[in-house]
Amino acid sequence: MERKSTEGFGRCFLLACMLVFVLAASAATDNITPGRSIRDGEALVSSDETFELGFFSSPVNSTTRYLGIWYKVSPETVVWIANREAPLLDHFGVLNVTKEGSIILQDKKTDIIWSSNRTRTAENPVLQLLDSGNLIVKDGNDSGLANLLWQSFDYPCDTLLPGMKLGKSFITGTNWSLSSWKGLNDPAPGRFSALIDPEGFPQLVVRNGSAIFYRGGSWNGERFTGTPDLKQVESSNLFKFTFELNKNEVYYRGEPYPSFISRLVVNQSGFLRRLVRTKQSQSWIEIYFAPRDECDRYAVCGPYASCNTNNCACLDGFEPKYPAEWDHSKWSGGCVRKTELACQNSVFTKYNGLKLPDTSNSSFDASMSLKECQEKCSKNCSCIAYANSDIRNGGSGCLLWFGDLIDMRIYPDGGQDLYVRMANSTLGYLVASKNSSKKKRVAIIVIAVILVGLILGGLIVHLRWKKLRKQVEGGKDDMELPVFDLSTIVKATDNFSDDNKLGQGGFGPVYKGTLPEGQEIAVKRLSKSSGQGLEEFKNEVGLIAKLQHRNLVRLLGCSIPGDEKMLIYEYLPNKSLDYFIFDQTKSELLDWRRRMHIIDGIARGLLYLHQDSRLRIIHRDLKASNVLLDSDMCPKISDFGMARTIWVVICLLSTL
Ligand SMILES: *[C@@H]1O[C@H](CO)[C@@H](O)[C@H](O)[C@H]1NC(C)=O
Ligand SMILES: *[C@@H]1O[C@H](CO)[C@@H](O)[C@H](O)[C@H]1NC(C)=O
Ligand SMILES: *[C@@H]1O[C@H](CO)[C@@H](O)[C@H](O)[C@H]1NC(C)=O
Ligand SMILES: *[C@@H]1O[C@H](CO)[C@@H](O)[C@H](O)[C@H]1NC(C)=O
Ligand SMILES: *[C@@H]1O[C@H](CO)[C@@H](O)[C@H](O)[C@H]1NC(C)=O
Ligand SMILES: *[C@@H]1O[C@H](CO)[C@@H](O)[C@H](O)[C@H]1NC(C)=O
Ligand SMILES: *[C@@H]1O[C@H](CO)[C@@H](O)[C@H](O)[C@H]1NC(C)=O
Ligand SMILES: *[C@@H]1O[C@H](CO)[C@@H](O)[C@H](O)[C@H]1NC(C)=O
Ligand SMILES: *[C@@H]1O[C@H](CO)[C@@H](O)[C@H](O)[C@H]1NC(C)=O
Ligand SMILES: CC(=O)N[C@H]1CO[C@H](CO)[C@@H](O)[C@@H]1O
Repeated sequence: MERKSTEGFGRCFLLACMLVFVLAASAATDNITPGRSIRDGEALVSSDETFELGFFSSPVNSTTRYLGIWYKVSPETVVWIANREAPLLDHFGVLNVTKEGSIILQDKKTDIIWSSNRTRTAENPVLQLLDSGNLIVKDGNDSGLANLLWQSFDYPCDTLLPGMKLGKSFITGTNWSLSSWKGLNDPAPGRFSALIDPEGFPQLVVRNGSAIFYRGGSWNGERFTGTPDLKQVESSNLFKFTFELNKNEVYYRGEPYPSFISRLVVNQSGFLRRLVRTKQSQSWIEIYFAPRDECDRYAVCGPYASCNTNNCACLDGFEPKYPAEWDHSKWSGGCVRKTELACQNSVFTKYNGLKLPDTSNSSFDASMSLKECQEKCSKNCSCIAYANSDIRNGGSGCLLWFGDLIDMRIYPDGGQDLYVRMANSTLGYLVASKNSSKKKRVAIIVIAVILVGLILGGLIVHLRWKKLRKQVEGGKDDMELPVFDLSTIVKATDNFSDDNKLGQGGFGPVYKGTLPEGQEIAVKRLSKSSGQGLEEFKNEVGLIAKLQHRNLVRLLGCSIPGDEKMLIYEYLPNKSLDYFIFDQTKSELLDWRRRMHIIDGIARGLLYLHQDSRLRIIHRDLKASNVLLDSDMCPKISDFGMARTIWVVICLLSTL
């Protein structure tokens, strides 16, 4: 009897608690005015329920309390903290907004633990948590930010949210920079900070204390020069970001995108990480981080050298300053000129595919052309190099380097051109070699042969380009990829005859075909159930077509008749790897030398997809049947980029 009544009481108590909880939850508000306060245990919730402001402890030390903002769907992801350096040591913290418009955080003894500054006194202050995650104090009850007195976006912690600026105001001197947590439990500012350094030509850097740890580099109109894989994918206008440089301020800012939540964080090891998720998904996906590799370590190769796949090499015309050290992979001494510069007798040599060097001692002029830039640089003897400051529309603007060229690396795809001042002695060498030994004559012949080869090569490339252009213009869209007529495909595959069927892939049947010009093709007919929209398909195809590597199957074009979708690939005569290795007699055709060659090729292809390509694609379905063999038994990976999740990641890559 007694027991039952306690149980009943317990149940009632529980119900009452739940009711209180529900009431409290439904009463959640996004703002308070003077006289009302937020106590430990209470919260402000932004109107669309994306963000929440309240008190929290680090998971391992419940004695310290902080006032912070986190995602409602991911409470462990704190994006902003008021009292980073001054934790409350009890659970009696109170947040008020004063009549004058300051925010104050008090502990049990009503000592002020933290407060916000304001520029002027408010008449009718309101503290509000916006849907962007910005905590603001505004004056009056009108909407808009016209009466903004204070905003948390001006005091970033370790997280940059869309809409927040990373940079500097030249008027107020405010630095909008990120600083890492000191430790897993300690949100106080740590060693690492991420900022836009406005010295010279502004650039993105991560500092370790006062030293540069990683340099994302200068903005080239599309992206930071050291982040080519974040090149905004032209065909997707999903993500937008801004870089603004004017006399009042310089900043980088990501714009919000409705379907995703996205954040840029600098973590305790100094890594910049871009993470995204949807409100429904269970976890965050890391779509980008930097520094990526040894070559991203600031100035790893010293001056006048560039880093490529964890190795340093002097620029042409330069040699190691300390050859003995250099041979032992001690690169920090860098390189020096083989021939000293004589200012009056110098030329500019073009280097391409580079991450542009440190611009902290650079000057720039956005209105100049490359030619004017060269003229300006050649007139000033301390000018060492020049480049376009903006690569859009074929390049514009002028960037000049005064001082050593430091922290370059080579990008196989997406690097930039740099013109370096060199002694004018190459011509002299050729002239001098005229009347010398046979050896040098041989050298000249070799050079001549190479030149002829280059010219011929250039001609061939030019012709192929023209042909491709023609095909593109034949297509009805502004896609870069040729769109084939259905009639062409039907003719080529003999109306998809069974005789021409090569196999059944994961995404539909594959047919062999021959174009009127004699080129052999493989046509993949995507099953209708793939459920992808037309725009998505076109975007995806456009992207995949940009991936070109000798160990990847080339996509030649596509065809979109009615609601069907087809992909046209180059045809590879030797079928796929499984055809050989799983057949006793055929497997004997593959000796170990060939097998090594194939393994090597697959690894190269994968490395390109994973690391060196502009898009960074994870294959997720690599198997022998997806490795095709060309007439020389050279392996080519197929079916990459077809998983639909990949497309999302590709789009997201363009957010930083
Ligand atoms: C928790 O934080 C308090 C205050 O900073 C500190 O004195 C205490 O040692 C910490 N406890 C642990 C387990 O880290
Ligand atoms: C903050 O709010 C609490 C509760 O509303 C109140 O007791 C306290 O006096 C306020 N403090 C200030 C400085 O306004
Ligand atoms: C603003 O607030 C004042 C009093 O606090 C009120 O009299 C006025 O009507 C409000 N204005 C609007 C547009 O709500
Ligand atoms: C901004 O940063 C620069 C250099 O990092 C520093 O000298 C300056 O004092 C900072 N300004 C403010 C207002 O914090
Ligand atoms: C950061 O700087 C400190 C002190 O200069 C150094 O000990 C530490 O190794 C540096 N960290 C990294 C990741 O470079
Ligand atoms: C920081 O981020 C990098 C890249 O994601 C990761 O490898 C590293 O473990 C992270 N460091 C910490 C302390 O979480
Ligand atoms: C380079 O040197 C050659 C011969 O010494 C001279 O004819 C030429 O004008 C020089 N070029 C420049 C740009 O100084
Ligand atoms: C820029 O110039 C300063 C002063 O001459 C020098 O200390 C610094 O190393 C230079 N930075 C670069 C990247 O060349
Ligand atoms: C060359 O450029 C430097 C740096 O901008 C400048 O200080 C110097 O006055 C210039 N020299 C000449 C001759 O224009
Ligand atoms: C610019 C300014 O007024 N800074 C003040 C902001 O508030 C802190 C205390 O919370 C002061 O120490 C700063 O001087």
